[in-house]
Formats: sequence, structure tokens, C-alpha cells
Amino acid sequence: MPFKSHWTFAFLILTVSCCFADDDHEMEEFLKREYSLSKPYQGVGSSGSSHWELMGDAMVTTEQVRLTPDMQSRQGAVWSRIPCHLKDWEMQVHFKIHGQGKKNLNGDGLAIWYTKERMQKGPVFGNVDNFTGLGVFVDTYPNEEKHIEAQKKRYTPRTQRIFPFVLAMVGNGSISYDHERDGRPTELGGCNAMVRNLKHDTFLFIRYIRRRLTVMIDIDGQHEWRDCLDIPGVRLPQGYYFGATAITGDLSDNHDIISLKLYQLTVLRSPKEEEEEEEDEITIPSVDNMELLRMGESEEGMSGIAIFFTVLFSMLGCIFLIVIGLVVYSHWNESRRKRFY
Ligand SMILES: *[C@@H]1O[C@H](CO)[C@@H](O)[C@H](O)[C@H]1NC(C)=O
Ligand SMILES: *[C@@H]1O[C@H](CO)[C@@H](O)[C@H](O)[C@H]1NC(C)=O
Ligand SMILES: [Ca+2]
Repeated sequence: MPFKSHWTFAFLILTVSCCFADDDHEMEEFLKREYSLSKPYQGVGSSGSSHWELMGDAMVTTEQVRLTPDMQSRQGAVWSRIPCHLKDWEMQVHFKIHGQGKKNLNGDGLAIWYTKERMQKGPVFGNVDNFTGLGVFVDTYPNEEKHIEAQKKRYTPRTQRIFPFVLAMVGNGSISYDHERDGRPTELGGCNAMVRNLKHDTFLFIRYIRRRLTVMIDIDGQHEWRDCLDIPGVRLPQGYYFGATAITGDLSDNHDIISLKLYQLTVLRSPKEEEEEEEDEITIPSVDNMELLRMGESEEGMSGIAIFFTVLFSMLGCIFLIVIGLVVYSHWNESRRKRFY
């Protein structure tokens, strides 16, 4: 699998760059400190000169930026102050979600953002609805499956989801996140990720190269990336802000950010590509072929039984047509013979 090994290689490079960043000048250029947040979080939340600003219930300790404590009805955020004008980048998120609640008695999750808006409270994991840009959510509470009857009607076992679930969405300022359906109507894709109450470190990678969005997770403590989603044709304008937010409701969790590391990725482009991208400047976020993505999902949603019956009936249909054909042919043959004799 050349693709897999490609990522492994990329991961190795990143690991090396992270660990030797302080000694190696070249690698330092790779990590963009102005868009990164890491220990000891100097000045975050207290100094106006910090690159990051806190909001709501978020608090800085020596170990983490705690977006929300494990208490009801909290929301918190940390936002970059500097708009990001990089074309190709990768955000490496080291996070931790933990709390007293038993499985599915915890909520609601955290989100990583690259949006036009910043420092605004709202219902979408602590950010505003109808946001403009990219949101990657670690949704820890299954709102929709709560309505078990609706769930049974709408989803077969194959399309039911296990939570926590990682999901990506691109908003253009007028697309609403459907909280009651855990964002399914507007999702680009996602994957399940058992990230709660783990002893080892958990990471999320968001990579944006040549308008291709890739999300990967490393949550098993094995230092291996697992693909979560990979979508081409994702158009994100430059000059938006990175941020992380979290929210709790009736159910809660500690939502901690340990670090956000932003890497600039150097991608060679031909002069023609450069020109094309300059002409086709993106001003509103969008995703190419969103309809196809949706269609792909509904096909995937076909259950095994449905496929079995479809195949069975198509085969019966074929046999029926062949039999009819044979009958008609022999009839015709017979009448032709009659004409001759
Ligand atoms: C945002 O996306 C929706 C759905 O694709 C579309 O109907 C709407 O026109 C878009 N809005 C803008 C400002 O592009
Ligand atoms: C979000 O957009 C939808 C549809 O465009 C609109 O009905 C809704 O009122 C908007 N919500 C907010 C909070 O702006
Ligand atoms: Ca949810």
C-alpha cells in the first residue's frame, strides 16, 4: 500500500521535526510558532502579546488549556489572534477528553476550527452556527441515537455510528449545523474514535494540501495514523483563524488541548498551477461535488439485505426475460417452418 507508507513516512518526518525542533534550524521553519500553542503556554489568557486568546470557561494550567471542566453548561475556547495566510498546512492537535460520566453519559465534545469568525460564543461546540470555514468536531455524545425509534427507522446497523465520532464540515456562512442529527446532513465525512478516558496520548491531524482535506487520528497509543477522511476539492480561503472550542450541556467532560502545532507544508507547484490558483481565488468556502459525496453516502447506506434482494430480483428478472425470449423465438421458428411446408 504505497499510500499508507507515504503517510508513515510523513509521520516519521513530523515526529523527527517535533522532537528535534529546538536543535534543528530547518525544522524550526517548518513549525510555525505564531500559529502553534504549546507548553508552557506563555502569556496565554493573561498577556495581550500572546498569539492566543482565551474565551468563556477556558483556563490555562501548567499541563493543558482546559476548554471546559467536567461540569454542566460550560463553554470555552482558545483562538489564534493572527489570520493564517499559508496555502498548505497541517495542524497537529494533541488533546484529551476525560470525565466522570459513564459511556454516553458525557458530552458534548470539542472542535478545531479554521474560520473567518473568532471569539464568538455559540451552539456548535462553543462556536457560532453558520460559521464560515472548516470545522473538525470530536462529537462525544450521540444526540440522534438518543431517539432510538427514529434511529431504527433511518439507519441499518451498518450505517449506525459509534461515538465519539470525528466529523468534518465546511460552512459558507449560511449552512446550519444540525445538532439533533449530530451534523449528518452537512458532513464531509468522518470516523469513530474512542478517545475518552485513555491513559495514552491522543492526536488529531488535519492536513490541507492543494485543496485536499485529510483528517487522521492517532488514538491507540501506537504512534500510527489512522485515516479518517480524505476529500479533494475543498476550497478554503486564506486569512482565516485557527481555534479550538468545546461545550458541555446536561452532560459534561474535561476538554483539554495540550498542544496545537501548525506546520507549513512546502508543495512544489508548476507555474501553470500557480497561475490557475491565482486566477481562481477562493473567497467563499465550498466543496466540489458535494452532491456526489452525499450520493456516495446513501449508496453506502444500503444494507446487506437490500443488496441481496436487489441482486436476487435482478437475476429473477433476467431469467424471466430469457424464458420469454425462448418462448417467443420457438413460436416464431415454428410459425416460420409452417410457412415453408
Ligand atoms: C452556501 O451553501 C449552500 C448549500 O450548498 C448554498 O445554497 C448557498 O448558496 C451558499 N451560500 C453562499 C453565500 O455561497
Ligand atoms: C443560519 O442559517 C439558516 C439558513 O440560512 C437560518 O435559517 C438561521 O437563522 C441561521 N442561524 C443563525 C444563528 O444565523
Ligand atoms: Ca452530538
